[in-house]
Amino acid sequence: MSTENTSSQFEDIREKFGCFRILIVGRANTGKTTILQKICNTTENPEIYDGDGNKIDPSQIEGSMGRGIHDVENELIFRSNDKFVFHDSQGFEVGSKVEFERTKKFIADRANTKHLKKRLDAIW
Ligand SMILES: Nc1nc2c(ncn2[C@@H]2O[C@H](COP(=O)(O)OP(=O)(O)O)[C@@H](O)[C@H]2O)c(=O)[nH]1
Ligand SMILES: [Mg+2]
Repeated sequence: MSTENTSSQFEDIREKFGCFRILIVGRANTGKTTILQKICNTTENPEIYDGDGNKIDPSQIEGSMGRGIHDVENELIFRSNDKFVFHDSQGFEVGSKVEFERTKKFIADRANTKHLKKRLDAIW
């Protein structure tokens, strides 16, 4: 199979699925955001959208007691590369049973959803 073929098939898949959705899981300060920036070849901070697609202002939730930036349902998108949609979870840190359960539920829901655009493609 030629490279040309492969790349056009890749384009077809992107066309059909719209975006590639990735969940990244890990403790705070282990370089998750940095990895996402590298993948997207950017140094910018991602835009954050809630599960309903509403844009979130990080300054409004930083340090708050709410679920905040690391809510697994939130979508992180880098303006420079909007073909990737990321979900960021610290859900397996010690003491965060609720986050862990929420992350498990998220994975179960998004693994099998019939809405292809909502489906999870990879977990890191
Ligand atoms: N030494 C070192 N520092 C890193 C590496 N990746 C990220 N960092 C730094 O670790 C800190 C936390 O990174 P961040 O990506 O914000 O982690 P997150 O909380 O998991 O999203 C930042 O100051 C980064 O610059 C790495 O590979 N090596
Ligand atoms: Mg981060």
